[in-house]
Amino acid sequence: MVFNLFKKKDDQQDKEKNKDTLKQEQQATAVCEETCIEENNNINSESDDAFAISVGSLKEKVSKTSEGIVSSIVSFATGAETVDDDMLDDIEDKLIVADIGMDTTVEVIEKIRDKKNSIRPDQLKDIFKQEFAQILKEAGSNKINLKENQLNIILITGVNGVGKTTLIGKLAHRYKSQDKKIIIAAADTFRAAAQEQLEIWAERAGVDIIGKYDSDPAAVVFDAIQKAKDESKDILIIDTAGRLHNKFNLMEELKKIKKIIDREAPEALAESILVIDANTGQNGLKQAQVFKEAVDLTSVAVTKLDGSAKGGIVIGISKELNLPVKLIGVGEKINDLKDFNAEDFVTAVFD
Ligand SMILES: Nc1nc2c(ncn2[C@@H]2O[C@H](COP(=O)(O)OP(=O)(O)OP(=O)(O)O)[C@@H](O)[C@H]2O)c(=O)[nH]1
Ligand SMILES: [Mg+2]
Repeated sequence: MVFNLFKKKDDQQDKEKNKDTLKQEQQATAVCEETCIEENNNINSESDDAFAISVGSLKEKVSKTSEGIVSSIVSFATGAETVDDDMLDDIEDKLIVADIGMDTTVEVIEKIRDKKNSIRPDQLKDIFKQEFAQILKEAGSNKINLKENQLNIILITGVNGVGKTTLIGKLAHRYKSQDKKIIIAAADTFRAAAQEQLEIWAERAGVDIIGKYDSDPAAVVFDAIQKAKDESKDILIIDTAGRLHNKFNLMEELKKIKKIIDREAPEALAESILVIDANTGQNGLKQAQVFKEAVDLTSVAVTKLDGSAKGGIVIGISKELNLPVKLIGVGEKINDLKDFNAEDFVTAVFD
């Protein structure tokens, strides 16, 4: 009873939030109709380029991350005649603050410490750049894995508020503009507002959606797979809950969803993507470990990279989870989901 009361209140608040968000978006659209004609034209006439981000724009988005990582390396190195242990200790502290990850930072610093007598301080920036580029490369290809002429399932997971639903809306829009047949499964069935939010995105992207509030998430996924097969869809994107009310265990629910996919469409799971908010820092790494075990992650999407000073997490995730980052969220608009390009990322951060 008490549980239901809380649940109702929670849902009501979510609904109000959705209404507010929708209203704000409608207002923004009205303003946009007058001022963003060019931008809207881009939305309607997308080529693959709409999903790429130029190094210049990326540089702008990761400027705070760049400041945290590169400025510290440069400032400690400037004016120094040799690379010494104190300098490397100071840089180490800054890299940890930039959320590159403790293990990754220590490993890179120790590697550089071993050769400190044979390098000059002014070479440090480039050496770090190469080390980080290597880490990103070793994590695997950054390209989303999609096969032609078959169903591709993309499972999206992550803790609450990281940007899963927004990312799904943006992805659906992307693939729709490439003439793919798409269906979204609203498997976050625990909040009515979650379903509504996804419906808004599905409508905006012009794609099908299946799901029912308060039903079993794994059953929604089962129905979605059948429908996707019956209607020869190219892509099924599955939204999941980020938090559950106490009596449910999120990881158990996610494992059930994964089991249904493995049973009903064993060849179809194209990507199991964990969404991480760039601002979550080290918590993001811990979350990722848990999800990796539950749903067999294949890659990571880092959202809210715009304005975050903690974008170093991109490097930490690649190294410590051995998972490639494939997508980055750089804003709240429909076109603000970009393909991650490791080389461009290090260039944007370092140059
Ligand atoms: N600045 C910025 N905001 C983002 C980005 N991606 C998502 N957001 C915002 O983050 C907030 C949460 O996004 P949702 O998509 O609802 O997150 P979610 O993971 O589905 O949340 P739950 O369903 O509660 O688990 C929204 O206000 C989004 O507009 C991004 O790349 N940049
Ligand atoms: Mg959501």
